[in-house]
Order: sequence, then C-alpha cells, then structure tokens
Amino acid sequence: MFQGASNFAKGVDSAFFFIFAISIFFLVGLTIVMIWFMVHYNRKRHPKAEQIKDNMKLEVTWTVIPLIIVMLMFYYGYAVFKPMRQVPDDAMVVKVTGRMWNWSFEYANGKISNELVLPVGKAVKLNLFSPDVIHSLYIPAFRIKEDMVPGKDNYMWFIPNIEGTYEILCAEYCGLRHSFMEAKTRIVTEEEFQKWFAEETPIVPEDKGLAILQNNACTSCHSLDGSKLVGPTFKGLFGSERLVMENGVEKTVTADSTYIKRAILEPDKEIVKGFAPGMMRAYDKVITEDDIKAIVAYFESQSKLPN
Ligand SMILES: [Cu+2]
Repeated sequence: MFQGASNFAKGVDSAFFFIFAISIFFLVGLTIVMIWFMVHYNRKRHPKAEQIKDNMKLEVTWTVIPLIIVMLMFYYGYAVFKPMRQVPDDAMVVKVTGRMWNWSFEYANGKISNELVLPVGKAVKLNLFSPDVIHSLYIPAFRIKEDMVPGKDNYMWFIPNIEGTYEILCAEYCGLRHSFMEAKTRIVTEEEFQKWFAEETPIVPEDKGLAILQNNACTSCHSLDGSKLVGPTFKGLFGSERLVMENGVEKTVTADSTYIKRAILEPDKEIVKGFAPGMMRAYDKVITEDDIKAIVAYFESQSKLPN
C-alpha cells in the first residue's frame, strides 16, 4: 500500500481528493441542471413568465446539504492540519533560513548546509526564519508548506518515509529571483545521516570570504563569472573603477575595501550605473566586521588571479 513520502502525504491527498470529488460532482451536476432548465423552461415552451414563491422543503434541503458538505470538508482539512502543529518531543531540530534568494539549514551541532539531509523514519522539526521578506518553505513530495514571516517565528514538522532526494521550493513570491530559490532534501539511512552529521563542512581559509558571500545569498544576485544578474558582477571587482550614482550625481569610485564595506552596509548610498536602487537591503546586522574583512580578502585574492 502506498504510504506517501512523509507522514502527512496520505492525509493531505485524501483531504484534497475528497474536496476535489465534491467539486467535480457539483460542476457536472450544476451544468446538467443548468442545461435542463435552459431547454425545459425556454420561451417557446413557457411564453408566460411565472413567479414561484416559497418552498420550505426545497429551501431547507439546499441549506442543510451544503452545510453538511462544507462541515465535512472542514473536518477533513482540520483533522489533517491539527497533527501538523503538534510536534513530537523527540523531533530533531533544524533551523531553516530562507532569504532572498537561497536556503540554508543549520543543525544542532552548528553544521550549516545548503541541502537538507535527514534520516529516514525520524521526526524532524524545522524552525523557520526569514531575515528579509515573506518566503514559504514548500516540499511538494511531503505535502507540506509553511510561511516564513520576518519577525514571526514559525515551524513545521514531519517524518520522511522514503529514502531519496526531493525538491524544496519557495512558495511565496519574494522578488526577482524567487523562481531560483530552490534546494534539495536528501533522505538517507540513519547511519549515513550520522556520518554526514559528524563530518565537518570544510572551509578553506582562503575561501572564507566566498563562503560568507554564498551563505548570505550574495551570489544569487552578484555573479562570480561576469554575467549580469540583479546586481553587478563580483568578477574583477577589487581595485576596479566604478561609475556610481550618489543622490542623482554620477561619480567614479575605486572598489577598495572601504567601498566594498559601504556597499554591504549601505547598499543604496551609491548605485552602480545601470542598476536599480532599492534592490538590496543593508547587511549591517547580518555581516560582521570580521566577515567584511574576509570578503574583501576574497575579492583581493581574486584580483590577483590571471584572467
Ligand atoms: Cu522566497
């Protein structure tokens, strides 16, 4: 028997098909009645219009039956929804950050990953966090979706039932690169998970800056290869001359460490010509002084590479 990819999959599908079947029944039923009325009561057969008033039996019937139907729909929906909000005590907790525009998953041991790796058959609670706008964590195969509202804590939980790789999407339109905001969840055996969990994510010292850029989704808008995305590319940034607009005045600045720091902390102060203002939020509460040093060091190291 089909068990579904998560503990909620079957329940959600049943509630959906229940409502779907009722909708199909009424679509077909109402269409038939409509056509029958059109034929039966057309002007040729009934040239004189007639006012029909009060039919207690009929009115009670068409009030009570729909009431029962919508209450049944409510019951099925609620019966499936309720356990989704009751997290078992032994659930493993993972903090999920959804930002413009990527996902990261932080485990109890501090491990941060761009992929949600979970052991099969174990309950997991995802604490949902958004630092910028509303996102929505959606795992279609598991039939779960929950909004992530900045400033409001939210969560979801589930038990993955079948090993495999499943898609994670953002289901709330969150800006230009919303459709690129995807990740994968990999459901593995307990042993594989423990092995992965204990592994350190290697961060090479030279790449610390790049890791910070990637973890904060900077590279979702600023390409590394020279292509134009939402913001100017990072390629060849360090030491280059940039034409920027400050308060409507054009000027040239050199992309040195102070410029890079300004661009991170006050992104709207100077806008590189050809790009729109208001596209990037200030990162003053997210990226620390040390992070900025690492980022600058990364850009500097890149500028020394042969083209
Ligand atoms: Cu989003």
